[in-house]
Amino acid sequence: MTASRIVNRQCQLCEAHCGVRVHVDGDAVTRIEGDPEDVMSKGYICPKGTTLWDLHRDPERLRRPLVRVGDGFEEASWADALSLAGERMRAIQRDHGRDALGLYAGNPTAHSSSALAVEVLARLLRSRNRFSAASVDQFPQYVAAHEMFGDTTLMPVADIDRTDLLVVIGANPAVSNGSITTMPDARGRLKAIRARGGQVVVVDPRRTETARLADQHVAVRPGGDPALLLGVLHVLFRDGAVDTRDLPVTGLYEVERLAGPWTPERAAGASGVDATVMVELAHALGGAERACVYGRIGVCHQPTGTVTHWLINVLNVVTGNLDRPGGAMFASPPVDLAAVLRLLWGKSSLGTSPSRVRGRRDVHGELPVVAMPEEVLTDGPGRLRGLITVAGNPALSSPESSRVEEALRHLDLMISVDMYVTETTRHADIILPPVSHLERDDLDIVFPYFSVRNNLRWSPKVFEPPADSLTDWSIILRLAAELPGGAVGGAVRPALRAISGVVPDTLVTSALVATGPQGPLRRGRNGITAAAARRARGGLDLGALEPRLPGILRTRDRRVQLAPPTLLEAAGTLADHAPEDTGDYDLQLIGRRHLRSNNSWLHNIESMVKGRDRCTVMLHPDDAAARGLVDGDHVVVSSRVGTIELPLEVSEDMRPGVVSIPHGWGHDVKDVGWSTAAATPGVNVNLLTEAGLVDGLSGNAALNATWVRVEPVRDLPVSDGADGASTTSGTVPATT
Ligand SMILES: Nc1nc2c(c(=O)[nH]1)N[C@H]1C(S)=C(S)[C@@H](COP(=O)(O)OP(=O)(O)OC[C@H]3O[C@@H](n4cnc5c(=O)[nH]c(N)nc54)[C@H](O)[C@@H]3O)O[C@H]1N2
Ligand SMILES: Nc1nc2c(c(=O)[nH]1)N[C@H]1C(S)=C(S)[C@@H](COP(=O)(O)OP(=O)(O)OC[C@H]3O[C@@H](n4cnc5c(=O)[nH]c(N)nc54)[C@H](O)[C@@H]3O)O[C@H]1N2
Ligand code: SF4
Ligand SMILES: [Mo]
Repeated sequence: MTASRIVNRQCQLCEAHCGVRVHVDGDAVTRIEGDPEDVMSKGYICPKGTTLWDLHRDPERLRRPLVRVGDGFEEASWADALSLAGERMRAIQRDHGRDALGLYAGNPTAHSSSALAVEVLARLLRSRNRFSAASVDQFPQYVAAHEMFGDTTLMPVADIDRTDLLVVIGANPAVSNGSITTMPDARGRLKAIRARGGQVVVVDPRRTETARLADQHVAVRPGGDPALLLGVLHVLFRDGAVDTRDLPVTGLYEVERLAGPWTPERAAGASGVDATVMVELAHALGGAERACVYGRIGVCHQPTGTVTHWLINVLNVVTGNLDRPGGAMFASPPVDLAAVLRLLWGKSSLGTSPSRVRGRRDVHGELPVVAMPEEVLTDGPGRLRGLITVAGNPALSSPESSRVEEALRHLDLMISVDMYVTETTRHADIILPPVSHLERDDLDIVFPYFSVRNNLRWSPKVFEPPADSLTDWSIILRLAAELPGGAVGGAVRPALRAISGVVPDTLVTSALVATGPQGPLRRGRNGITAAAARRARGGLDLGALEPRLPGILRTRDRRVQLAPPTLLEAAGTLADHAPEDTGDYDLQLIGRRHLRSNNSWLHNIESMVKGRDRCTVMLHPDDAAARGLVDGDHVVVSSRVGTIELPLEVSEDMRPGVVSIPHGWGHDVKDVGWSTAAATPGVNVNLLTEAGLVDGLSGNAALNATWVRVEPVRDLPVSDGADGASTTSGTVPATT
């Protein structure tokens, strides 16, 4: 008879990190449910949480290293795969210099201690070609934080549980469950605002799932947010409603001057929002006891991403809502990530190591991923020839996928740390798969930095990992130990080899907690320890967020910089009218997320993809009618750089002139190793987005700034794109 047991841990598929109870019978999971005792999620989970067992037992999840042999892969031992990786990495750096070998870290690296290991790997790689998913994500928030608070990591979070007015700009937490604000059960938390008499306003070109829960939906024009925010600021200054309380700030006068000409009437043109809406929003923000403006990915993916996030922070400051309960706050995490990063990287910086080909600016040593293809495809000394990818799928997640594919094909060496043969890793020479989520112990030290309550949670493994397996932590440190790494490398290589073999990541993260701001080293017997988090059912609740200013500021004068010159200058060039369409391309493309999908990588799980096709293009009824299209039609969507074909979903939720397509789809390409995903309909929207469109100040991809056209299809066969990368399914536009 086999014993049944329940293991409480976190789901780490998205930033919410919900607590789950995993029911186990022998070596099988019989059920996964929300953990009511979890201090953050209190029993909530979304449908994705139940896939942890499906991922674990997916026969297509890799268990052994793969090494390329001819056109295919063969299994290899860890010793052979790692020593081959070492040999080839060293050869590239020896023959072509350090920058010839690069690194791309994907989104899931933030969800385990691989985040720390990746920092070590990058340090020993010593290459300026360091990329990650952050530059198709939060680079604008990094830059705004650096300019205003003195450190890229100082991104405020929304104190959603105590606010009276939440203004959500370019985020859909009812689906995403929050990001750079860890808020499991965002839907419940949003409802609670209204239940306690508060108000929720959503600014989004689509009436989203979040907008449906709100008191008011403001259907802004894509990219119209800075004008809208300036219009609101104008009213606050005009009405004398600005009150920064006792916050240490500089630059208030410059902000007032900037907002001066932006009357709501003028801002209406560029934002596509009525002047009265801006006036009302200003009155609501000025009048609320506790209010918070929260912006996220929708505005990061615009050429004005950094300007918008700066103006969001400014609005929180001038309404007295920065660093106060119910406003935009900074957590008090058990591990000060910023301090750890400063130890590894030195102080927060911008533009210290620009890119070779186009001189693109780095953000704390990391280049925007839009630079990756051009660094591979442009000849010259220092050309990028080898790439290590860790937990990333840039072939689907980066803009202008055809160029990304071309670059990946062009590499002399590619090493991927991933558990699937994906659209990206199919190009690798060596694939190194980590254990499954259920086979690892975790102590989350990243998301407490961005959580709506201070907390520390431990996740025990559910199953013993197989004897011949490695965690991400060990794999990445072993790769690092293979690098020459200069003088530093010489000194730390033996230690790294030892650590990666015998010291689990949780020992290191526990030590960081012990030596952290609330650990026993500083707080004595009352100090917080990993062991206490491990013992506590549901983890440690360390209380509501508390004011942190000015102590945590890293600006030179220890004040919040409201008017950094580069931002003022960029804001000075904002257009005061709506962008013109280009004739050929007359619709603006924006993104969309779904509760059952997580970026590109849960589509091999049957329960996540069954049912109706979710990779559709949404269009307003008037726009559909103008093109003679009806719901369910197959249509061709084209941009300046690509064409895809997919079903049309006619929806009143869309702002006219705007279309929405989700990302992370399009698995039907040659040689991928996830057959359920490959058999699921869906196309890659990033075949349409352009690498040339970026947020000027951060280099983040401006994925939502793409203009497209939507047409009916006529049935004519077309050839597949090179390498099967094209995701059109055999038809071409009716009109050309
Ligand atoms: N279910 C699910 N959850 C996820 C993920 C997932 O793929 N699926 N991904 C995770 C990741 S990596 C992240 S970063 C987070 C992201 O979390 P969110 O930031 O909440 O992301 P989205 O749901 O994409 O919401 C962005 C919103 O911006 C809107 N938008 C587009 N352009 C504009 C614009 O110009 N102005 C304004 N005001 N709005 C605009 C879009 O219509 C969309 O509703 O979600 C995380 N959680
Ligand atoms: N058009 C458009 N494009 C977008 C976005 C958008 O809104 N619109 N959103 C962007 C955003 S916010 C993000 S964050 C990026 C995401 O971009 P990426 O991080 O590049 O891609 P993911 O789809 O998250 O792929 C994650 C990969 O990691 C692997 N993986 C999962 N867990 C683990 C693990 O624990 N260890 C290891 N070693 N591997 C693991 C999976 O198999 C998968 O291959 O996409 C971006 N791209
Ligand atoms: S919201 Fe869903 S995917 Fe995200 S952590 Fe919670 S259960 Fe997992
Ligand atoms: Mo993301």
